[in-house]
Amino acid sequence: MSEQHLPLTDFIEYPQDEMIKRAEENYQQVKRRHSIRKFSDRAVPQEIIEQCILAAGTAPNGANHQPWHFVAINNPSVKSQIREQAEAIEQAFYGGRGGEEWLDNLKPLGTNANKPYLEHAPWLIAVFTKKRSEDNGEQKQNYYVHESVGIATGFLLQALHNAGLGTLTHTPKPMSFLSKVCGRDNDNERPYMLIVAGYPAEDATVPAHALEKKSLEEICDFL
Ligand code: IYR
Repeated sequence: MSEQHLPLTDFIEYPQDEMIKRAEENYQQVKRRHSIRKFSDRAVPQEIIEQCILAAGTAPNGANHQPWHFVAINNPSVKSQIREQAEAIEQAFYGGRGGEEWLDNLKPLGTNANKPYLEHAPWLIAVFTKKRSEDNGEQKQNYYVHESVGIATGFLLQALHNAGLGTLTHTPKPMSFLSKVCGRDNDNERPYMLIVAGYPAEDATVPAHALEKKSLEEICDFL
């Protein structure tokens, strides 16, 4: 496609005091997002998930090839297959496969191989990377695939949180079983992450350890 540019018409400029307020408010809003592991089975309309995936699809990415695919799962039998297979993998992981150091580092989170939320939560969103994209029947190479899909996944989590949903990132290792369950078992796509989304259960908790965030000085230098 040849180069064509359009005027930037949707940028909004705010007065600086409002910029500061917006930046602070955004921080207050995003710091209320916590990974939760107890979900209610309350239904969440598909339309909300659709809007969040559309938001994820606006993420910056290599050459705008959009190297991602999302599979949003609400079907109880697909969710129970995912739970069964994820728990089998997690049993091996917690049984020793993760290694002593990794398993030790997870202790403050109190996680284990049981993943009931994979059935309780109304939505599981499997995120896939794509090595190549199709364009009018032609295969084109994708670039910065992991960076791009990571940013899109961040956008997705932020959108789900902003919509009023609880979220969890889940990465059973290995995750290849997701390809089969989601019908995306091909040479081009790999499972990247599973996002759990829904209302938190009444008795949902947050591990105290997860609330300890590094200070600005620890995470940033200004030169
Ligand atoms: N996938 C496992 C283990 C796990 C790994 C990390 I790194 C975490 O931050 C949390 C859990 C599980 O989901 O239990």
